[in-house]
Amino acid sequence: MNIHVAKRQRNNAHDDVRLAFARDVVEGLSQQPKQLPPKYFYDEAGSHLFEQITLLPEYYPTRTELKILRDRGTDIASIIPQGAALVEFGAGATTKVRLLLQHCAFDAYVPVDISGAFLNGQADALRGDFPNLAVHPVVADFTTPFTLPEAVKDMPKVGFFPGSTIGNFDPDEAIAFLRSAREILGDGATMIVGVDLEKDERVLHAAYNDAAGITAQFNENVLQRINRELGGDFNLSAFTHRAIYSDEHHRIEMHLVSLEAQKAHVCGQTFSFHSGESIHTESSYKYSVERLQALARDAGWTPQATWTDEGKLFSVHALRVS
Ligand code: AVJ
Repeated sequence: MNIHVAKRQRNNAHDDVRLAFARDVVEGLSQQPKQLPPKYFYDEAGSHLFEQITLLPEYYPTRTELKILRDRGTDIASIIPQGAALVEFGAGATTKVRLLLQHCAFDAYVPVDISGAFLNGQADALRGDFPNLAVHPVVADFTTPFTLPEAVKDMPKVGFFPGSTIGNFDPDEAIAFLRSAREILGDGATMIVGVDLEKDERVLHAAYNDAAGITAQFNENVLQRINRELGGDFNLSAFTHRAIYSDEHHRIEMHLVSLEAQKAHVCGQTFSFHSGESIHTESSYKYSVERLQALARDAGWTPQATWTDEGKLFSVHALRVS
């Protein structure tokens, strides 16, 4: 393919993403209460802020999950078939998957992510470090059905969905995702899922209201992104970050709260805010081990093993197709 065709295809892909962003922003801000999908946090600035969040003293999930994967690597390996293909849904940093690859005898690794450039960089690094591993990246939105590469068709499949990303879904969406993963991975599959646990509200509150204000910046970045990419005119200093725990829904909710009556414009539309009105930007559901297992059963999986840290902050679940 010549350079012009490559460039045109890249621009088209870029335009598609921008169009979907514009549509989701207008749709979300037209609702009552106003909302925005959390997936738009992760542009370059947002991904960098999230990396910083994972290092905060108050933000326990990432380091706790890594500790569980490290400490329980042998246990996890013992329930995984030889020569399997590891399919990661939404492949970000490779830190977690490396822990699995070190402990378990996988023949292939299939990272699935919407960002192709990022995927290929990570894939090359892994090929260098695990020369016997066949790496087959798939560029796809992992929340919609996709086809696995031909090369892994006959291998046993192990799905991997770490980071409590499942917590961003409402429970019915989480069931739909697990059902779809079951369809994609097929009969006999195993699934390893990282899930944040319910705990003392004060611990949750601190994790999403860090003293350094990084989570606030992460939240506000979505408005900056609307201004940058869609030509919006949101006044950043007139919105404030709020994260609250809802006992009723077992979830942390992140909001951007308008500090005054104001209007913002984006994509030719005007959105009015009254003072104190919020945009719901993220839900981060917390599960008990039992509620997560019940949800997995509803989606056609049988809970096989669950590992937690000593402080019962985070859980890693092995599920098997029932
Ligand atoms: C990546 C969705 C698991 O919910 O804890 C971190 C995102 N939001 N701080 C989470 C997030 C605010 C994170 N997940």
